[in-house]
Amino acid sequence: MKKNLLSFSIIGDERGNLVSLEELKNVPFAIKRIYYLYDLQRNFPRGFHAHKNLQQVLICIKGSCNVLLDNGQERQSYHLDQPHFSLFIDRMIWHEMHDFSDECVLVVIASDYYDENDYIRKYSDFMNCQIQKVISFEKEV
Ligand code: T46
Repeated sequence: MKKNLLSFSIIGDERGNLVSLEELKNVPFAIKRIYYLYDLQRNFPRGFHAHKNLQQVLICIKGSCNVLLDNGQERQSYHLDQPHFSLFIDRMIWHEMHDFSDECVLVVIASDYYDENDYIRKYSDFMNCQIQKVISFEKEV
């Protein structure tokens, strides 16, 4: 799986730290939406879907959680626990968020507005799309 962890520069001094996010600079797409998840429960994982077109950057600005990414061929788990690290989730990547710590706050930067039609919420549908992609690629070659 390609490199998904992004590291942001920390602008720090004796007053504390500041991290700045800028579209098409340290965020790899134009930003259309920002949302955040909080009051999360350790035993209630979230996600369990892929997006057809949406790209996202996840930043755990407080606490920690684990994020599983699955491209249909490989699965990789990431532990997010630092506000200057983020996880890039490309389109057509199945993702799940697990093991939220107390007071975990997850900020998500998204490349588009909310659209339920962009979601693939069944794993079998996601795998079928990935298989179709491989078949059409093999036909072209
Ligand atoms: C994702 C992960 C990281 C809205 O109305 N507007 C929004 O911008 C979002 C993100 C969600 N919603 C609605 C849709 C559902 O009725 O809020 C409800 C909860 O959404 P969902 O169950 O999809 O939440 P998560 O935490 O499983 O997933 C969310 C995002 O939906 C998703 O895009 O990638 O966080």
